[in-house]
Amino acid sequence: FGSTTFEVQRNPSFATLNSEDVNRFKEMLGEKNVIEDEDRLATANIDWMRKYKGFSKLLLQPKSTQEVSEILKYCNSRCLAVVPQGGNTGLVGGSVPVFDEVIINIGSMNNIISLDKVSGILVCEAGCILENLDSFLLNEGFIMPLDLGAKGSCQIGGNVSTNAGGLRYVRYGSLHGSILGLEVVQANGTVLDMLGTIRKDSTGYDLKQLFIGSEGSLGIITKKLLSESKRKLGEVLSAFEFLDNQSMDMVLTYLDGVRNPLPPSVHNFYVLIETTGSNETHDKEKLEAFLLHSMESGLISDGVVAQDINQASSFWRIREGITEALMKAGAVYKYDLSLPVEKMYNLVEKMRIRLGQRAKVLGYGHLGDANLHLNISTPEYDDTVLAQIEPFVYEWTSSHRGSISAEHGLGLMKANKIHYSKSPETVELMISIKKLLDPNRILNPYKVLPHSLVQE
Ligand code: FAD
Ligand code: 2HG
Ligand code: ZN
Repeated sequence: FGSTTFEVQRNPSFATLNSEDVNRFKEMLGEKNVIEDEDRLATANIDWMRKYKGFSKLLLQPKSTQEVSEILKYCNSRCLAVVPQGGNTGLVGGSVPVFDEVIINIGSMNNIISLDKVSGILVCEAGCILENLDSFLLNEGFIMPLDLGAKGSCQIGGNVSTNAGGLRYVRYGSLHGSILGLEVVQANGTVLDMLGTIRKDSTGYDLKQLFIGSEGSLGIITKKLLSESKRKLGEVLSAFEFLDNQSMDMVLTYLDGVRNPLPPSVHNFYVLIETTGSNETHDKEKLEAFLLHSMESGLISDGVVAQDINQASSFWRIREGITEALMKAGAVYKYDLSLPVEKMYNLVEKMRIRLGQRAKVLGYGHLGDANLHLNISTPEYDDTVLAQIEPFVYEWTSSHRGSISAEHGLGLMKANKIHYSKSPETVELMISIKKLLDPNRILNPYKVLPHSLVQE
């Protein structure tokens, strides 16, 4: 599938699903939440990019923490491997099975439990779709501290598990800061209640942080995720994104109804700046003055300010649509890198030289966070192209002390690459933690950490 081959063998200590297992799950969850239907399974076995494909025979849809706990307790006792799945929009092959792991989809756990309007603290289940949370909060005069192109499908549990960054990171920072508590089910079914609605707490280790960004390899995030939404006040800048000319071309070519708001002359780069202040008129004046000043000083050659919300969304469509346009263009090799901002684009240029006419090399991302999305587009997957890209991209990133995954996680794609960004001692400690929390290694196997080391 795709062209990337992964040298992992199915862990022989895992059991194979049998009809007795299926019956047990039906007793636990009810028949309709135990899915064996081939079409439904086909969708759940393939990732958003259609690059990673598993062969699971079973999809479970728990409705409560208790059910997740019962499932895991049973799977652990049988040594049946599982893969937690949210909206299945992840970009590193983390959300789909590699072999026949049982898929546990949290989407039916989608209740908003409470919003404290004084503190701005939201409590909700892990299967809530990000866009639904955002609309709910907007109605109440709040904003989610997280926004991303996949908001219509991705779930907050998936966002937390990948430590998603997204478009508002520059303003609100990492989920490590905005999540106040989590409820997690461990591999053996134990429910860890790490929910606390207090802001300050220095009692012992902050264990919830372990699960943020753990990509489903240490536990399943369930009910009552606590996230802190912020009032739309404070500093004005809320997003600072960039795309290069090649990214703009890609969107204009492959997405219907998108147009460049600037006159057609060749610009090498575009930035998209969003402000969200407390006073709209004041905000607009500030932005217009900034634009004028930047043009006069030669910093930018042209620019346009959205006149209304519809025009603003049409600008966002360009930036958010790049991933979708790339999918339509053919095969894509994706890299999600943190790099010193002044070196960020050097890598894109170096890749263009390495690949010549064989590929389109796009650079875009979250400029305000020094997070580059390097995407390489080819008509189809080609191992000779891949050999020109890897390990070069990882080595270059490592030599600049960058991160090989700024916000998408490691998944299956980069499980064996972690050492480019983490020291051997750190990887060793991570493996010890994984073994402690999941002794049978049933949670999301082959992902995040090098499989051979986890198996030792
Ligand atoms: P999935 O894809 O289903 O799962 C992702 C990982 O989390 C898997 O390892 C899975 O096993 C695990 N997981 C899911 N739910 C749970 C749970 N309840 N408990 C434990 N583990 C769980 N990412 C960014 O950071 N910034 C962006 O701007 C951004 N934009 C995107 C735009 C598009 C168009 C797309 C397709 C993706 C984008 N992403 C972005 C990738 C991002 O990782 C996901 O969109 C999102 O965070 C994943 O949520 P999900 O519910 O789809 O999780
Ligand atoms: C974005 O910022 C997402 O648009 C997706 O993180 C990036 O597709 C990508 O490489
Ligand atoms: Zn991104």
